[in-house]
Amino acid sequence: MDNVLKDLRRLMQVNGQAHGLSARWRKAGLTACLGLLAAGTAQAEYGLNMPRGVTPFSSNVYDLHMTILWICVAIGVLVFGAMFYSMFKHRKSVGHEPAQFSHSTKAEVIWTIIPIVILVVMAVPATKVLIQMEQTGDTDMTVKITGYQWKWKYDYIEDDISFLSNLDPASNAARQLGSGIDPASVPNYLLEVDNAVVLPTNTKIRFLITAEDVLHAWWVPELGWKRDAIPGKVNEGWTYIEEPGVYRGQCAELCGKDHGFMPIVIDARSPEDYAAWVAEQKGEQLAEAQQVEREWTHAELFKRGQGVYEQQCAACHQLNGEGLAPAFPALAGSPVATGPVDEHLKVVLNGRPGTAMQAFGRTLSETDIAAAMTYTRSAWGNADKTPVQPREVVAAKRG
Ligand code: HEC
Ligand SMILES: [Cu+2]
Repeated sequence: MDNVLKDLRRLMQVNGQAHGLSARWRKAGLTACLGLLAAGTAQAEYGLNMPRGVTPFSSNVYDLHMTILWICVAIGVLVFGAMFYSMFKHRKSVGHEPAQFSHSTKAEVIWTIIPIVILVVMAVPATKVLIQMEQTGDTDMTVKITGYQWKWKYDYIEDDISFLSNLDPASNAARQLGSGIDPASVPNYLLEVDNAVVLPTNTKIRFLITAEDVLHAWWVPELGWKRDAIPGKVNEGWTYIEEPGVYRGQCAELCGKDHGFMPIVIDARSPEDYAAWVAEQKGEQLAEAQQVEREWTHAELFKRGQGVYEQQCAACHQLNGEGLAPAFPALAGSPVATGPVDEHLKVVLNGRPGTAMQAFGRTLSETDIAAAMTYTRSAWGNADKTPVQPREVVAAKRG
């Protein structure tokens, strides 16, 4: 043992000198190594490992992950241990001669069979978890999730509720270039939304995941899975949340310039609280429906439209209406936004297929569309002060 240590020390010195390292730097290297080791013990605090999550399924995923990790650690220790032991034990300085054989059928059979056995042993629990992941049957409710550049839409199929979920205004303001706002002062910076997905606990929930423009991926680590959101295809997932709480995630597929700004927030509540939330949403829907038919003033629509514009349109057309050349046209002075209402409505309702301009007729309420249009037609020097009434949007939608 003493000999080995002496050799090691000599090796380090030689190495250090060969690379022109001073003793100080060698010491710094050693300190860094020790630091890394210490960090290993503190890994739970830094969240380096995957979370155990809040569903029975995520717990299984976590256990599978740990099992495989420890198998790999054991293999690593055995293989590298044998390697280092052989290298030191049979080193030249103690007079070992290299063996001369070049082929051993016995060794080859052993090192083929053992890994096969290990792989099969690992495949059994992995397959169990994969099968469980696909069991999207006998669920109690379904939520359809649609990815857009750059927000999520949630449709509660049974309860007939639907809404968009955008980056919250505080994060959005802080992230603007030169905003002067310290992101550290914004709670849950870039991980907060305006409308969280409210879900009941102790309920098997099915998700249908898709996208309307480009690839996105819906990912909440605490649920233990992520799913691609693909235009023209519907992927399935399911969950059963046991703990009420707020769980945060992000889009996990590079989807364009604001990919980092479309977080996901789940607000899991007890079934009773969830029912209360559904009733509240229904009440709001009803109030909104009654508002559609009435005559709105320009000031009302302008104010509401500014909010809609900042949340839904400014990512591309910018807060000042100047757009971002060459991809995103200016709305200030745009022939469409200052031209006939019919044409303008068509663009906003149906989008421009094949471009990033979405069909907002499918995601925004009639009142929000009327408000955003009224705002764009009279902001930044655009001069049309005649409000676009929500009922005009209803009529245009009917064709
Ligand atoms: C994801 C990016 C994006 C968002 C968000 C977006 N647009 Fe657009 N918009 C575009 C693009 C790109 C075009 C140009 C399409 C083309 O090339 O024909 C466009 C074109 C337009 C035009 C026609 C402008 C012209 O002069 O041709 C109008 C009007 C418009 N958008 C209104 C809106 C409104 C209102 C909203 C919010 C409710 C909005 N857009 C949100 C990307 C976006
Ligand atoms: Cu995305």
